[in-house]
Amino acid sequence: AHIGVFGLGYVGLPLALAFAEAGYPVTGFDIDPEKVDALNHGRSYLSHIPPTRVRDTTQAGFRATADVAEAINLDAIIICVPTPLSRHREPDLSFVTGTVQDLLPHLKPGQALSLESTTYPGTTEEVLQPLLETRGLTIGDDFFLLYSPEREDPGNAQFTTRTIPKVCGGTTTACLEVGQALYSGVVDTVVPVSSTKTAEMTKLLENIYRAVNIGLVNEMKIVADKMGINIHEVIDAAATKPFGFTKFTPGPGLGGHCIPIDPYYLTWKAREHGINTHFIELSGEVNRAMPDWVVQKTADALNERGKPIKGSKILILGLAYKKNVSDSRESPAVEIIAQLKAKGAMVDYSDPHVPTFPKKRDYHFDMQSVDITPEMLSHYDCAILVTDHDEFDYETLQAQTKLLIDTRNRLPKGQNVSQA
Ligand code: SAJ
Repeated sequence: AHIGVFGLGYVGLPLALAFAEAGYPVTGFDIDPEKVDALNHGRSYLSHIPPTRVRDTTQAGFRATADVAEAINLDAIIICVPTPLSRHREPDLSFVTGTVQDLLPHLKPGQALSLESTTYPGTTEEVLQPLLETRGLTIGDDFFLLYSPEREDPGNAQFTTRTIPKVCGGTTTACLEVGQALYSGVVDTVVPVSSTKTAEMTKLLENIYRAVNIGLVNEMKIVADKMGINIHEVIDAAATKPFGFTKFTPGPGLGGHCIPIDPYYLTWKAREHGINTHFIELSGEVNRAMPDWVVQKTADALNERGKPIKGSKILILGLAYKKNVSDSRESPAVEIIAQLKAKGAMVDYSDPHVPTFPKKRDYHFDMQSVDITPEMLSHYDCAILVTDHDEFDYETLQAQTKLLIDTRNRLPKGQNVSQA
């Protein structure tokens, strides 16, 4: 079967390569000509995918294209394009519907289409199916439509595309059977569920579970702080419970393009059904308020030293949304920088993975990452550890900086280190 993967990002590219490595003819589709060109020349643009892997699979028959007309040759179409939020924090399916619209003229009976992008329950049935039926295709008879959420964890050596169980829901039983046959070629375990809605909801539960539990430990951190209790010691002690406790760590807030976003896909759809998801929404409020907490704790620590935030030189350590990644989407560091600047602080940032401050929808500061040397550290009134990249030299930071605000429990203890 000739496989086509649409969207060659951190989800689509590993999936396309895995199919090619399993011996399938694979065509990768992306609207970004630079991605297409890089792949066809054996280069990788994802830090966790080595160029050798791209080169080997291109030699094995994988190729990339931007020409959607080539879809006519495909037996299976897998869509892995982004599902972000709109300005009004509502689902933005434009990449998904745009891809399907582009595909429509090139579809033919006998093909299967699988949506992998995270989305609200009902998308496959209510949005994709009607689009496909405009081409006179009869789903389950001469065309197969399924939903199978992605669970890629970039760089995770233990859980790869092949070893992560893959949930799959079909519009009809025949669609599900086609989906199982398709994915069993590239993953060890396919988990069939009774409908595409079930599969869509499964993914949302997985990620909302994380969001609300992170919100819980963030709120517990604030309570513990007021009580003079070290929340990290509490969590480590609670984690000794051998069953029924999953460890989450408090932090400066929720970043990334999944965990802060996915709850909105559910709550938006729930509201359409007249259901109020105040528990999930409250956890979002707690997580979104964490940057305020970090700024408040910074102000308190500077005040202790007779320094107002206004006019202070502050160094932000880490701009990416979590350690050892270069992605800064929804990163709490951005919100913290914006608040500190608004209060009159002079702010620099240092992040070995993020050389320049990314263009953002809401903010754009013309900042470059500064290199850390022991000498330069003494020029700052305070440094805030927002993202605990492994590259940072935590001993030097603690020894050379007047005041440190630690949001990740990663710095050595010291009189000059305050938790936030
Ligand atoms: N975070 C905390 N405390 C935690 C865990 C995370 O504050 O205990 C913060 C992180 O700093 C980050 C945000 O939450 O800002 C999200 O972190 P994440 O570890 O959930 O990482 P993501 O955003 O890369 O989530 C992805 C998800 N994968 C998919 O959607 C396929 C998620 O389902 C995975 O569980 C997660 O990776 C993972 O475990 O690496």
